[in-house]
This record gives sequence, structure tokens and C-alpha cells, in this order.
Amino acid sequence: MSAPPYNKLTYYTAATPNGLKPAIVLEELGVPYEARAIDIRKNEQKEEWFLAINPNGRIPALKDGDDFRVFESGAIMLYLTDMYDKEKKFTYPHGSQDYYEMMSWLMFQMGGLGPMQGQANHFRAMAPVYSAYGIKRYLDETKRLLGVLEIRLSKADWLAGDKYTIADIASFSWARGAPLFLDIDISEFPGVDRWLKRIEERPAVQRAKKVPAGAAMSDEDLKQLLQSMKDRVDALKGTEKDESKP
Ligand SMILES: N[C@@H](CCC(=O)N[C@@H](CS)C(=O)NCC(=O)O)C(=O)O
Repeated sequence: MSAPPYNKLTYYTAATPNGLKPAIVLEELGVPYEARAIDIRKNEQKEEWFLAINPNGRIPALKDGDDFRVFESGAIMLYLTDMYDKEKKFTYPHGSQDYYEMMSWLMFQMGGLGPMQGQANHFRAMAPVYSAYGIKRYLDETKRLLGVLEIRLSKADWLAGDKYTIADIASFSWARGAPLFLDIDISEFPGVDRWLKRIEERPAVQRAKKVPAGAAMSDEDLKQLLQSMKDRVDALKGTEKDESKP
């Protein structure tokens, strides 16, 4: 079999922070791709056909051609830049110092900001119980990680080197949700705030926010939905109620 790329991209996604990351890369690169919406509320990501593409049963995932798959959003971003960013507009040459700096920030997001902020979102807006401990633990950790971004972004425009790369795209996709999901006052992180605005205004980012078609919500609608979710969790405060139990 010939080696990739196969120039036939199918992107399996939903309107979530992890889904947004490769969608931005696809839109920035301007490569043709088909977006296939996965309904995670109906657990489509756990169906057998999808597990053959991502054994972890989560979005996002990518196919290039009929038989080649990549899963994990960080791996998908690396695949896309390796194969479809020949001019290295959003990455650096393999082996360079900048490349490893970019990789370090990418791993920081994949292993830190994403999982911690994801848990904070869960305890704050999705949990079947009210857990003051869970909310505080993950909210504090999310703020600490935003503080790590701030150390860099208070004195530089971009996370790695002197240009916008997949490292910025990865952390942007999560950090932008911190005020909406967690009521974090982003003005406490002024460098992060400036960087978020710098990325948000890019046309490719605006297009990526609408991928997959029909699934994405406006920030205003999302805000309202999240408030109702947080109100439900707040109503459990001071009770022993566990809504996961019949
Ligand atoms: N480390 C994975 C995380 C993927 C992930 O957590 N995806 C979420 C949406 S953002 C999902 O599919 N949730 C549904 C589920 O857990 O079944 C990545 O970066 O691709």
C-alpha cells in the first residue's frame, strides 16, 4: 500500500473543544474534507463502526482514504500538518528547537488543560451530584494551567516561537470556553485574553466553529444552555441526591 497522504479526508466530529482543534487546522490549511457529524448525546461514538476508527470511542477522528485512520485530536493535528502543510505555515521543521517547543505546548494541552478543564466542566455543569470538592479541585487546576499559559503569553504573541501554530490552536480551543463554562474572569490573564482575541478573529477559526454543519451553537445560545445546566447542578447543593441513581 502506498504511504499517506491519500487526499481523501473524512473528519468525524462534534461541536466540542476537542472537535474544534483539528477543524481549525483543516480550515486554516484550506484542504478539501468531508465533515461527518457524530451525535455524542446519542453515544454514536461508542458504535462498532466508529470504534474501528477510534478504539477510544470519542470524537474527533480522521480517515484519509478508505483504510487509514488517525485518532486523538493532537495526533490528527500533527498528521494534518505533516501531510498537508508542506510550507510549514502552522508547524515547524521536524527536529528544530521550535518544533519541540511547539510539541511541548501541544502535550501540555493534551495532558493538562484539556483533561483538567474537561473535569471542571463535568463537575460544574454535568455531574449527577453536587460535589464542592470536585468543582474546586478542577477549577483551581484549570486556573493554574491558564496561569502557565499567561507566563508565556504575557511576553510573547504565540506559545511556540514567533508564529501561530497547532500549539496555539490546541490551547485556544479549550481556553476560550473557560469564561463560558466556568465563569472564569479571563481579564485576570491579560496575555491569554489578548491571544484569544487574536486567534478568534481569524476567518478560518470562525468557519471551524460552524463544523460540523448544523451542530454548532452561537456563543449566546451556548451561554444560555450552560446556565441551565449549571442551575441544575446548583439545585443539588446541600442535598444527598444522586441523579445517576433511579
Ligand atoms: N484526548 C482525546 C479526548 C477526546 C474527548 O474527550 N472527546 C469528547 C468530546 S470533547 C467525547 O467524545 N466525549 C464523549 C464520550 O466521552 O463518550 C482527544 O483529544 O481527542
